[in-house]
Amino acid sequence: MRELKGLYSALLGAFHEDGSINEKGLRQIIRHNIDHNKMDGLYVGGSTGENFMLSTDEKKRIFEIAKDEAKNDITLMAQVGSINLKESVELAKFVVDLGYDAISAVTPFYYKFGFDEVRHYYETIVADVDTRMVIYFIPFLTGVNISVDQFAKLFENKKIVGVKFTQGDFYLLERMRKAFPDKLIFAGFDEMLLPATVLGIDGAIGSTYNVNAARARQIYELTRANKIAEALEVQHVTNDLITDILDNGLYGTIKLLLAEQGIEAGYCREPMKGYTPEMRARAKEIYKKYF
Ligand code: SI3
Repeated sequence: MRELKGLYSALLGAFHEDGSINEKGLRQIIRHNIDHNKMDGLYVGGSTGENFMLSTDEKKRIFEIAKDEAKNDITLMAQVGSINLKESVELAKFVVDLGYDAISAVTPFYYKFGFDEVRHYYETIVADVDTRMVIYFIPFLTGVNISVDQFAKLFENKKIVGVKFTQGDFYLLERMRKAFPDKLIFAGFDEMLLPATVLGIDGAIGSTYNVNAARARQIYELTRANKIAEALEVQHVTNDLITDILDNGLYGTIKLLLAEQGIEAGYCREPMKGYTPEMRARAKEIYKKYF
């Protein structure tokens, strides 16, 4: 079984201006993450992949393209979560058949699901597949909070091996690390990679790693080697970059930065907005400043 620890790019979606999948661009982003960024893994179908705006067939096609392009060059984790539980089950089977190394699922969102419903959701997704599940915990977007005691209940299922922790609450992260030394914890906020690494994460999954992989690797390795002052210098530059990216529009700006490197990362999917001339110009400035 393949090791899941390490640094993952959350794979961007690549779309044509009409919203259809840009397969050529998607393949270029995947190769860039493998050959140039030297990532340990790809997180396919997450927030960064604009997944929640796609049809089931489109999600499947992206899972297929990623596996076909990456082959076994990199660890592949597929985000299959959806508030359509039947779709999640179908996607989980689909990616396991494709040979993905692990699955992940966002907590069910929009309706205020109780913990028993959240638990049922995860139990149902993993029931008929032989794979490892990483819970995608992102309360600032889903509104779903899970306590340490509730995580303990979810982790009773041995197929549930970890959590992608997109949360700025370091007290909770420390409690999780202490309570679950054998579970995998992936940091989800790129701007907090250093402190999360100090607390003993097993890896990280992020959108900005598509363009900022070298600095992320430095932060991760320097912190693990206890060279905190050096790591902090790199985190400072990284956070200046992330602040500029967030100000200009997160996924669109990352795509425009990739375009500066000759990668056809394309457009975002509606209702995300298209590129204005100002946004394009600002992305060029950001590229010159940091790369
Ligand atoms: O699911 C995913 O695509 C992710 O891994 C998301 C990841 O946690 C990112 N979060 C979101 C909402 O995009 C972060 O990488 C985030 O973009 C970054 O830290 C900037 O805030």
